[in-house]
Amino acid sequence: MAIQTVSTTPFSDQKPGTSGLRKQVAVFQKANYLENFVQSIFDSLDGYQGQTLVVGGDGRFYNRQAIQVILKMAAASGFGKVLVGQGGIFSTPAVSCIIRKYGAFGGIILSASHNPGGPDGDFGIKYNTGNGGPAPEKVTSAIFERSKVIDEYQILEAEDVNLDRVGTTTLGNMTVEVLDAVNDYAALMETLFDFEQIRQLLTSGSFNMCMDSLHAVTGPYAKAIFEGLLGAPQGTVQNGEPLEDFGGGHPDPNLVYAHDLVKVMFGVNAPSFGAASDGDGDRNMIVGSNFFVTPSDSLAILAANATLVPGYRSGIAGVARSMPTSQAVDRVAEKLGIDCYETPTGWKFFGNLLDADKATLCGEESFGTGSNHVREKDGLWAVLFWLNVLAVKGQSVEAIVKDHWATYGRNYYSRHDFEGVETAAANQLMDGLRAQLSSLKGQQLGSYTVDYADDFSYTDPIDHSVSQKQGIRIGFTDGSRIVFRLSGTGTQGATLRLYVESYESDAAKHDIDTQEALGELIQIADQVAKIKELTGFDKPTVIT
Ligand code: VG1
Ligand code: CO
Repeated sequence: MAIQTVSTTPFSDQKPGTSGLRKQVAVFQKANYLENFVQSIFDSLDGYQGQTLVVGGDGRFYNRQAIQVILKMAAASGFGKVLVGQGGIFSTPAVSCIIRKYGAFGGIILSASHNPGGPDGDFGIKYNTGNGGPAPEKVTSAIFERSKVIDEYQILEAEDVNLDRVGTTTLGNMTVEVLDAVNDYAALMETLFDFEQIRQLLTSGSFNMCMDSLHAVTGPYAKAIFEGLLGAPQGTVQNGEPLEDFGGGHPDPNLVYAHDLVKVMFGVNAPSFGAASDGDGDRNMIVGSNFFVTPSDSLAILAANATLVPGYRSGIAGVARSMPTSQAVDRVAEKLGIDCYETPTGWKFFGNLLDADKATLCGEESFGTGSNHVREKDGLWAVLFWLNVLAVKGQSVEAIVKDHWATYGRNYYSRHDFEGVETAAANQLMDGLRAQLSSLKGQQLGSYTVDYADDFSYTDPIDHSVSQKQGIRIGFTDGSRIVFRLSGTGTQGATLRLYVESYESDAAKHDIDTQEALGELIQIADQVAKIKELTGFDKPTVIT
């Protein structure tokens, strides 16, 4: 088998965003587009000769083709071995688990996560380092710089590898091992949670759950774990067959896109517990009977109850949340006497804190929760954590959340997304906000007084790298906040995200509708940023 060197010309748009490079499928199908990026990854790495690479994806359209290309390029570049998931499938947290378990050099994940899939949908590719986590900015910047000048790539001329049969084959001098996609991940979950106690809950007859995998990657994992290991009835996992186009849906676990689950959980005879996950299995939505748990509250509640769960019995070292995530977890950290870190959006910023054991649990408002068991957020882990807590406490989801609010106060929280805004208008809006920052401090806006206004900048406490312009924050003297940032995962136009939060300590005021409780702040946000005027949108496209 011969190694071919193919000359190529650079693409100027291969800058990784919040989580890897995401583009419409048609862009990835352009000649050499994928190859250029993969070679740029390899060219930015040092010392991988003879080492192991993990490869897998969420099963969306183009997954299999991309994996064949990556295998042949890895063989040509001198990797010793590739571990690939059966059928090309690995959830994002499973890749992280496999990298760590087998001491791999790194991994490549093929996914555009919550973005729709299919020939007209999106595709994505992301590199993870040897700790199992998303490559830090230093690495993604190096990849981007390389992609701007790349002029050739190497690929092995070979037959495609059979991805459907578990076992080992060779590709040139490289070994390819096809692994069962679920086993290693499920085994890790068994070390963290009390499966026996959860099994009792799920088979007690007085508790029932509904897991919606949205036709995305968690289907096989959820079936094996909930219906298999934990004995939940067949049918507990809905939409459990991964499809290349996710059945035409939007694999995003929120109240808008997980509509089937929402209908069940807010209907008559709603199950006790509902959950959904996204395209690549790293997000989770938690719902009780007629009761939605915000991801920010979920993080706080898991932190407060961590010692009820075997994997965290001895306590947590610290917590971390992304800047726009509500400050609910900060209050838990304060009470526990542990540190709480505030990072920019994107899981890559948690890696150093987890590696240094400064944070044990991490979370983002965007339905992402995780811990130091891997270096990615982990959807099914969060579901199992909730089940374990529910099994120990014997209360309903709603009762657990309301008790939490009664103890810590409630952080009312909502995110408003304006999707498909014209890029120029979105930039103008952000520039307009930046121009006001210095004059906002001390201003009275409605019944709120501005305490601070800035463009969030983060200095990593471990490697001291600085990340600037991570979102505009306007904080008020009573602890309320409004935050604005532009999405770094979209593929068309711009998406403006507005995050709004206020704090209420009085338990008598914990049952107000969220949009109502945040009404004045939402209005202030529109006035300050001129959202309606500049975007032309009179309301958000998605509210979570
Ligand atoms: C979004 C979320 C962010 C998350 C990222 C990747 O990014 O806001 O919290 O880490 O998606 O999640 P952005 O830049 O669009 O706001 V996933 O599940 O898409 O890998
Ligand atoms: Co995801």
